[in-house]
Amino acid sequence: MPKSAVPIREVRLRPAFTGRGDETVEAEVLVGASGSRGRAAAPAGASAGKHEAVHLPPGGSAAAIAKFDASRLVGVDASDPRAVTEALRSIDPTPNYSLVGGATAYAVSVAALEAAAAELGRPMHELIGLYGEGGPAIPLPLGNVLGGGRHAGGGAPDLQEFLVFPENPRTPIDAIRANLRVHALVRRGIEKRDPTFPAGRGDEGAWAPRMGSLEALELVSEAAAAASDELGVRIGLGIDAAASALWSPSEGVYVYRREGRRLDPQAQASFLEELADRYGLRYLEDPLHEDDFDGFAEMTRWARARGVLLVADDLVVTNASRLERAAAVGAANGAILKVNQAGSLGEALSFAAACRARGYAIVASHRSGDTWDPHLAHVAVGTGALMMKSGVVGGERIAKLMELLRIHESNPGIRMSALGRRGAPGRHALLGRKIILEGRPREVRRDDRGIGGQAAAAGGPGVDQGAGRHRHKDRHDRENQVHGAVHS
Ligand code: 2PG
Ligand code: MG
Repeated sequence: MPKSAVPIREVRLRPAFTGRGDETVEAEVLVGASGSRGRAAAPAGASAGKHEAVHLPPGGSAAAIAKFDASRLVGVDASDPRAVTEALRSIDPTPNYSLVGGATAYAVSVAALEAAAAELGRPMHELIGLYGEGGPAIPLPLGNVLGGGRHAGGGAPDLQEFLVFPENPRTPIDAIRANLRVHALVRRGIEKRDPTFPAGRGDEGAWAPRMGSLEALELVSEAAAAASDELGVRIGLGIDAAASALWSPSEGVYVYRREGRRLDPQAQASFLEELADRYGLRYLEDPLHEDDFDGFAEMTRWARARGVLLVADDLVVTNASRLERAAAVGAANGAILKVNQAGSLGEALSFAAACRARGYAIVASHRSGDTWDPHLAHVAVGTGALMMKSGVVGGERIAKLMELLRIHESNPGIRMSALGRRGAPGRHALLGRKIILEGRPREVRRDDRGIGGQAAAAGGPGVDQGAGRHRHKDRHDRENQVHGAVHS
């Protein structure tokens, strides 16, 4: 179908706030003869990558709005995100939107496409599809049920997000119910261990209990297994380590302050790989810091052999050139797409195109400080994302999930994304291996269960290098074991 131009008539900006209370910008864009309207407010990150667009300039939303020359947008085709990006770039040519803020670029570009969709009487995801970024698909909802790091207070785990997603849901509503069920069961599991748990939650609605990462993972894995049996849906587990927040560049180690673990880069990779093997994780995001392309590449070889999605967030920051750099060394096989990391929707869609061309699975994602806007669902469907990472509970999160249901309701023919079965073993692959799950190498025993809660006690202040030294040999051995396990 040929694309019709929808000229922008007017752009209005106002200060706004995310659900967490971060200051941001909201835009209203009026288009066409009838004055159809689009409106969008930008989200904000807490574990923001250093290579992403600046959220707001010094002086906040007032300064951003004062510097924005809205007249440059008048007459621009709102249905063409590339044209809108060009106009935004003529107002702010800095590489990271340091003049007007990525929040402003986000709000204007998303509101423009929403206005164009209203004018043309078509859903936004279809216009994104028209833009040529691959066929539509209903993504698997991915959400954190327990969390820590920068999204929760001290005492919660050092790892930022413990995530779940249904691997093969029949419908989007089954998928949403599955994640909600795990979230509810995780609370019960925490209360069993700590009857005084005051039901605290972090920024994205995930439970924030006082426990270490290992106990947290054990608990989430139990809850997911129970929900899986109850609902008959396979539920995958994942972690977003948000490792840049743990990384100490001056010391060259990952510091788990709350759990007393200090790991050099090799030990950090081994630690997470071992967790993944032990708990059968299918999804691992930002296991290493935002500049470690080579470390990511090495872990990606491990991930591919196990059917694990190794996802780059702060490493590529929704930036097509950083994705090319990752692709050149084989770093990651999945990529987070956060429109506000890029700034404008047009730049984020170029990133999606690069992901497709290089064979990266797209995970369209919310931010920890998000707004009530539903647009993420359209971005996910329109770019054919494998997953939509949008949390499980809370108004800002449910707004996106509800939009997914609405999109599905009006287009029941759109396929649902699915994740194939993994070809790798779980805990048994580790039997007899030296592992460092408690922060120092130890042997895995056949009766090895319930390791949670030992992390802080066993971690110690020393930097763990033991596993790193043998990493390549261990990896080779493990690869052989995997091979044996799959074919036996
Ligand atoms: C992440 C995000 C969203 P933030 O790290 O993936 O969960 O967090 O928005 O704080 O960067
Ligand atoms: Mg992340």
